[in-house]
Formats: sequence, structure tokens, C-alpha cells
Amino acid sequence: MQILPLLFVSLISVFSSLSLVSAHGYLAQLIINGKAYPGNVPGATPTSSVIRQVSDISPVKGATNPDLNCGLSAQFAADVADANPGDAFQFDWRGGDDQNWPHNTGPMLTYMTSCGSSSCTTYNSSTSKWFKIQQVARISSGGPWAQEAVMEGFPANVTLPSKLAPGNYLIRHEILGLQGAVSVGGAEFYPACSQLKVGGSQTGGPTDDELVLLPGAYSDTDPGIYDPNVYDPSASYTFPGPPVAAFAGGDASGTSVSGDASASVSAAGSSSTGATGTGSSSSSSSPSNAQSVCKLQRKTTSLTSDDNSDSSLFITNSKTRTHKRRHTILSGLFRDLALVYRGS
Ligand SMILES: [Cu+2]
Repeated sequence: MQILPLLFVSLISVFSSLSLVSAHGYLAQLIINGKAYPGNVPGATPTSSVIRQVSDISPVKGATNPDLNCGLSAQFAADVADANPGDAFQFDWRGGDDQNWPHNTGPMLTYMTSCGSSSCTTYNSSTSKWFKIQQVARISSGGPWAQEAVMEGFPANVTLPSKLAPGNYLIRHEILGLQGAVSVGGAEFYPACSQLKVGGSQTGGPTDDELVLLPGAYSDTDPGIYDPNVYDPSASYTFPGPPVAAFAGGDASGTSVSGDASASVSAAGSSSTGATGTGSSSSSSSPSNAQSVCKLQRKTTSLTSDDNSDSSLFITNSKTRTHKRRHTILSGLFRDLALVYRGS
């Protein structure tokens, strides 16, 4: 008879700590072709990094907020990561206090901008023109958002466009937290900028009409930012901002749940083995787009030694994080709690 109140009390404390500590988050690490570039904890004394440090794990609020550019009070970073066209990028987002990323509702979008002829280490991107190279929403009509995999502890996968011309670039990976998007102004923006030097001898780049300012490309009333149907799994989703640049694979529809990048992901639950669809492109003609998504699958067969055993979603090719699997029973709980707290 004593155990129930105790359990209740501990649940309450889990709830409150979650709402305070890990309701938001930041880009903790960028991994390029398996090589990890750690970021700095928001607000901590910075060490050398390629990721521009932000001041807080809180989201950017408001589509015209200047911090939409690279995150809250983003600072120049000291380092630059070498990369090449076609490289596999993994964006490893975490909640505060090194918890898992707390949200599972809303798209993820990736932009780039040129820093010009000099290194990005001191490049002010506030008036820079950005182009979109990738975006992903729900992994299939009626399926979960790709962001759910990030909540499960996996990085978001993006492929650098295979035709990208060499040069100095910022790459801006953005998670949109739409858990509050049923109200105007409820969207949470989480942009993160990393500094690159891209090699190779390709010649691809955006056209002028594919370039946007950030802020500038979004409005608080855009259908993909203020979205009364965000919790309707069958509702179509309209990505905010420009289409994916044509040289990066383009964006056939730009508005459907399975537009561009997500078209290459197998439908959740469509495979009984969890083994098909990975890395295969069904409807995208672009190699970069074909790989530029979280490769989500719903595992429907029995789980074995993997301690991710309570988790219904996983990514087969992204097991680079060593600490991501310490949540076994907890991840289901976290997911449920985050759903309860999705308004936060
Ligand atoms: Cu949050």
C-alpha cells in the first residue's frame, strides 16, 4: 500500500524534471562520414568547435526573430570541418542535461550559405542568402515524423549534395518543434550552424530564385509553421521556406508529406522484417536526396539483444552514438512524457 504513493511521487518528479530540463535542446555533435565534431553546451565556456555555440537550449520563437539565422545568440566557432560533396552528415541533437531530444512533432530542414572566399570562422550570415538542400516531415502519410527518431536517440541524416561546388559554407540544420503549432506563434525553431570547407571539383549551386534570407523566408502564419492539423497523421504538410534547390535534388511537390527526401523512406510498418528500404531510393532521382533522410523503420518482428527493445523506431545505419542506448525502459516513458508535455 505504500508503494503506490511512492511511485506516484517519483513519477511526479520525473515529470517536473523533464519539463524543466529537457523540454528543449541543442545540436550536441556533428558527424561527417563517421568523424565526430563535438559542439559546446549552450552557455558553457566554449572550446574549439565547428558548431556555432548558442546561448541556451531554448527555442527561437517568432519567424522574424534575428536568432532564426543560426540559433540563440549564436557565436562564431573557431574551427572548420572539411567535407566533400556526397558526404554523410549526422546531426546529433540532445535535450538539456544530455537527455534525449525531447520533441517528436515537426519537420527537419537543412540549408546552406556560402561564406565567400574566406573561412566561415568569422562570417556574419545575418544578411547571407541561403539555399535549402534537404527537408523531411512525416516518414510516410500517417506515419511518425522523422523527428521521432531523434527523440529516440538517433542523429538526423543528411547527405551533402553530390554536385556542390567547392568553397566555404555554413550548413544550417533546423528542427521545427510544432508541438504547439496549433496556435499562431507556437512553433519552436531550433537552427544550428556548422562551419565547413567543401572540397572537390563539382560545379553545382543554387539559382538566384532559390535563395532566401533567414529570417525572411518564414512567416508565423505559414501553413507549415501555424498548423492546426499538425496532430492529424493523415493531413498533408507544407514545408516552410523555399523548395529544395534543384541542383540538390529539387522538390517535386514541396507540399506533400512524402515530398522529396521523405519519398525514399520506406513506410513505417510496411516491412515485416525492418530490413527493406534502407538506403534505397524508390522515387527520388537524386543520390543526395535519396540518402538525405533519417532512415526510419518500424520494427514489427521480435526484438533481440538490442537494448532498444522498447523502441518502435530505429535507424539502421546511424549507430554511431555510444551513449544513446542507455535508455531502455525509460525511452518509452520519455516519449510518453514528452507527448504529455508537448505544449512546453
Ligand atoms: Cu522544447
